[in-house]
Amino acid sequence: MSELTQSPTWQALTDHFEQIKPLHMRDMFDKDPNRFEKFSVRSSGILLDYSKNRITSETMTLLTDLARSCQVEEIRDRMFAGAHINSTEDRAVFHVALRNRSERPMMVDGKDVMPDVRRVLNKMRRFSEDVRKGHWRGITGRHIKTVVNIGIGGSDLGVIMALQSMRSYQRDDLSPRFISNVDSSHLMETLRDLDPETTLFIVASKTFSTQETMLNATSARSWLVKRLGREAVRKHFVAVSTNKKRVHDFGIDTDYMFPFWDWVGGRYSTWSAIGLAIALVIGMDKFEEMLEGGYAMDEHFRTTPLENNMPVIMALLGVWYSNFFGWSTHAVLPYDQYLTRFPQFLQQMDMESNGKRIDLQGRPVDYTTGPIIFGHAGTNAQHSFFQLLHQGSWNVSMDFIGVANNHHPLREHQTILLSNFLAQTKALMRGKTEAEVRKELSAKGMPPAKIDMLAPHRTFPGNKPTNSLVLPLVTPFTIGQLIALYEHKVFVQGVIWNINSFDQWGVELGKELARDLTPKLTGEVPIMGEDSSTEGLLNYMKRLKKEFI
Ligand code: G6Q
Repeated sequence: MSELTQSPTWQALTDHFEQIKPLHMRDMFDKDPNRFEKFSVRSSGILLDYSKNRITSETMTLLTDLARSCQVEEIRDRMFAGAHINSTEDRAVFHVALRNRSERPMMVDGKDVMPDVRRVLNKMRRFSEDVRKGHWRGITGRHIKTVVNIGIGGSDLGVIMALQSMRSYQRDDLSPRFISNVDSSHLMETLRDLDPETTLFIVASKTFSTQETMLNATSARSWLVKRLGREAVRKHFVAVSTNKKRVHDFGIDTDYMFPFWDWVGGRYSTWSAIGLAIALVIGMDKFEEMLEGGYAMDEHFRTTPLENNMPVIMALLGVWYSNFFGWSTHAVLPYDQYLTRFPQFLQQMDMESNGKRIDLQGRPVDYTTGPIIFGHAGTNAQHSFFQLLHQGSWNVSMDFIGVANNHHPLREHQTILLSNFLAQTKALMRGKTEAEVRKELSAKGMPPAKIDMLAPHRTFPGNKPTNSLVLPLVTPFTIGQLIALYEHKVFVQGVIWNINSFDQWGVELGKELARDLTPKLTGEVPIMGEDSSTEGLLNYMKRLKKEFI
């Protein structure tokens, strides 16, 4: 057994779980009218109501003890102090420096990184303002109307999510597009109706060596050169990367390379120059408001006692369901159309960070780690997978994200949206007993035999836990808060599970494997040494490819 599962706090939680297991939240709410007051916290305008969870005050005390015994506070402070907590890559984990809005120095390896951070922010400001004001123009003198971000994974998902969330801040004459998949359909469909004279490409890649991004960038460059000539590249291509040499070799003027640093992990890089598309499309002031939101959450996380610390509470509840109830899945359900991409963004942030089975000492863990994350915007999701959440045989813990106000003045829509949000979390908590179903059906005059037949199907067990996060409005500031909230939640869970949340060897493996198979598919090298399935598939695909080309 590991130190974690043997620890007295873990053992105490295991015992406590037996007491909590039979309790129903419906009864807990009936007995205690102060549950909401007891189990809700606020941070700079965001509310977390976690009262609809299968917890008592004792549960929270024990979970907080667990966090303390796992040194969450100490390791959090080490992250903010620039320590190399990404041990397998021997790097600091310092995305918090990117949104440090104070005068505090942020030290890594004895150097304050803030002057560099501010220099790049100023460069982003100058460039984005030039483009937005029309001082930077395409090679033929026309204004830029479309910004195409070419990147994948951490160099794509956060930027798409943020821009989708902040779409209401977008001007009509400057819009973003994204190319990530190496499938040429993505490139071709994105470029299909674009005018090269008014298009600006951002090649966004930390390493500037990711196969998909480099091929997409090369094909996009050919598309441009074919239409406007080689000279056009310097007016229509900029880069975001940590690798100056590769940017230069690709043919992009390094004066228009926006750098960041190895202490920024890909999935934590939206705050860095990777967010250049955000600055271009909604303006640098709005980008900096997003940084302010991230900073506000950092300060909350850094300074609030664990008992009232929003990311810590969310992390501990996740541990409670994953490790003690044994549930493997967590759903994130935003009730705001602008946040539709948020669950997908979180999938990477959480599953790539905590999808690990080896602890920091190199041993396999004997407990479950990061859950499977999925989700979609309500109310649409209510008409698809919510059935399983209410009545399925799997249990899923859930975050509902509600937004009090809307950018659009159709109040009736907002009222119905919020009613659905409230109704779902209430129904998931309370359920509907068989007695209630019978009473309801007989009040409608249904014959007893039919009631007998229908009652079990129309009964809802309830006791399904939900967190309710409530934002005042989707703004750059609240988006910043929300992203940082989940980043810190994932961090705290990684600390408790004693894993490295900041490497991604599984992703690296994918990058290597495809490289080896490419020449076998093109026929440059013979198909040898593969297992029979891979060999069979290779041969079959090669045959089909020939037939269809
Ligand atoms: C993120 C991952 C991964 C990465 C992409 C793109 O944390 O490491 O999703 O962001 O593989 O990498 P580049 O930015 O180097 O192209």
